[in-house]
Amino acid sequence: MPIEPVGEIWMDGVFVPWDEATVHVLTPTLHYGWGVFEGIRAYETARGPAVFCHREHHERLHRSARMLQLEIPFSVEDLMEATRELVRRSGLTSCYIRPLVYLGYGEMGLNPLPSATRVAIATWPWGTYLGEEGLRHGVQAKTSSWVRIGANMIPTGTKACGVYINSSLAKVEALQAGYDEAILLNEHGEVAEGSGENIFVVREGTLLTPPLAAGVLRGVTREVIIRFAGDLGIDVAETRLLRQDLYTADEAFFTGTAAEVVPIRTVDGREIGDPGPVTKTLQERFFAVVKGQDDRYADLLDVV
Ligand code: PPE
Repeated sequence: MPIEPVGEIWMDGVFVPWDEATVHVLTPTLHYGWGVFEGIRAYETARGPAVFCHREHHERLHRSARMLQLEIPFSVEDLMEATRELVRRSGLTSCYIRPLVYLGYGEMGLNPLPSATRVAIATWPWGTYLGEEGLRHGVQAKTSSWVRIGANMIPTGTKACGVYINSSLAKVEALQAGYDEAILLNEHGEVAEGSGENIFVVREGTLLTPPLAAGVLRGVTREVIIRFAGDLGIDVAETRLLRQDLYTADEAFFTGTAAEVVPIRTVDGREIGDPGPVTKTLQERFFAVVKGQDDRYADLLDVV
């Protein structure tokens, strides 16, 4: 998905013109992947652009940074205000927002601790992640031959840059085999998540999703969907899922900031089918909420 350039990028407290937002090729994060990032979306609402689950994303960024001993010299509030200002200055009504915390140029080697911590926040328009067709009718997923990294390999609850080699290997494998998205199993053969999404399954009316201990990212969208399900009176359980649970699911879907809520139509060529009632209900609620059309969830939106 090519990026469309937008006016400015926030870097360490200042707004820099898009084309000048560069780093030195010897920036250690480029070499070793020691950095953390976030993915956030702002949506068009009647009250103007609003950032969805704004605080939660910046809090997770801070938690990820803490895990890697990266000291962000900006508070959650500072980064939220920078993000609001960035979106305002972009003139975009809806956009994707990418905060990145990385090691500054100067030091080299496997010890990241002497390096300075740098922070950037960029925004650009990012359309439907898994396609309009996928959003409406469901995507074709493939269980990956790549195993989701374990929590004692790289902390799985951390949105660390280097983790995404694991995700990209799975994504590329799925695309090259003609599928839309990958589902990674963990070291124990349990279902973990998509390459950039959490996964849910519906079985006999109950919504099931792997627990965090399965090695999944604590997705912000995942938590919101669990809240919606509770409010809708749908039973939810965090439970270990096996590959066979995917093949025999009544419904299945992915959730993520970029992906939003996307039905899964097939897994490894096995039919789950058209998006079912639970998936559709949760997807409808999600889009109503992000667009500010449901006052009960106004707390989830931060109007810029
Ligand atoms: N698991 C992974 C591995 C993941 O990367 C994401 C987000 C999620 C689950 C869902 O988390 P949340 O966005 O908080 O609901 N993936 C981000 C990066 C996607 C990309 O292509 O880059 C995102 O959706 O922004």
